[in-house]
Amino acid sequence: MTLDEILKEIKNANSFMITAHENPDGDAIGSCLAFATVLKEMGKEKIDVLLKEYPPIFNTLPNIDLIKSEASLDKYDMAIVLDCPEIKRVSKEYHKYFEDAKITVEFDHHLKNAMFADLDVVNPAAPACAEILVSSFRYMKIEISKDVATCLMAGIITDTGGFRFNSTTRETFEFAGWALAKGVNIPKIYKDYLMTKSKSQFEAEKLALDRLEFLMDDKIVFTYMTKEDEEKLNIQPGEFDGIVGIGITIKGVEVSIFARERSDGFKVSFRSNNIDVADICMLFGGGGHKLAAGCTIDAKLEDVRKAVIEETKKHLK
Ligand SMILES: [Mn+2]
Repeated sequence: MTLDEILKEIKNANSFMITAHENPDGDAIGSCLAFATVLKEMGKEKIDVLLKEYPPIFNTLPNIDLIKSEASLDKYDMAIVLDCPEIKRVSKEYHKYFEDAKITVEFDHHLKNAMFADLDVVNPAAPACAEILVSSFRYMKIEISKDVATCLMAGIITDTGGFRFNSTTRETFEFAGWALAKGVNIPKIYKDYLMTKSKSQFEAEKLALDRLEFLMDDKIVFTYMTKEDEEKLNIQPGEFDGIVGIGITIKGVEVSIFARERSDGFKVSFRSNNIDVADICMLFGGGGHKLAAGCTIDAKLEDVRKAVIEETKKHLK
């Protein structure tokens, strides 16, 4: 089985690079740090977690100092990609280390995964990549320490919206119970990584909500943020992540859409209560999960707005 091979390769390898999708969220960062901590506890000396930028609220996670924006080696024995459905979603400057690694491994829970590594562990039914790591570590008989469990819980709590999404499984709660018994401070993880926001994040949400419009008998909500807004409010990486989720909490809303201007166009995020928004995003070259997906469209705001709303209307009919 794949996991037996991965364990064998981990034992043989000395240097590791670990990465995740660009603009990493709690699951991406928590999974990376959980894996890095496991390798550190195994006595591996060279471990680089390569992530360009990440939300500063995660700075209190164990072994956060293993995160580097630049590689410290030319070549790594093993490349591990987490919470990422295809290599193109990893920051471009890290592709070289993936290609040059002796062996590549991925663990992921996205719906349409490209199976891009030598060894792929993919389970779209898992609510978080971190939860796949829980069962994988257990299968490989790798001990889950309190630090590892803390990182994994951070991933699980953020990706399940605090056990709210219906992707949450019995295993999610079982692991939470196990982690609690191990001494992991779950209320603190919940508060620090899910419930706390900076003033600039609050201001960003306020502006986006003020602009939120209701369409198609209030079944669709749309809002946006421009580069100019971002600069004016001094918004930090990750501080937009909660906006799209607010619209979907309104009774009667089926799809919430948030478009955010970046250098390569508008990054459009979708949340749904029922229809498959990954399908919509795939039409625009993106993807994701059935109820949470995204894409990037290089066009003017008004054209982006029109295109995504028209497509969503078609899917809602
Ligand atoms: Mn995830």
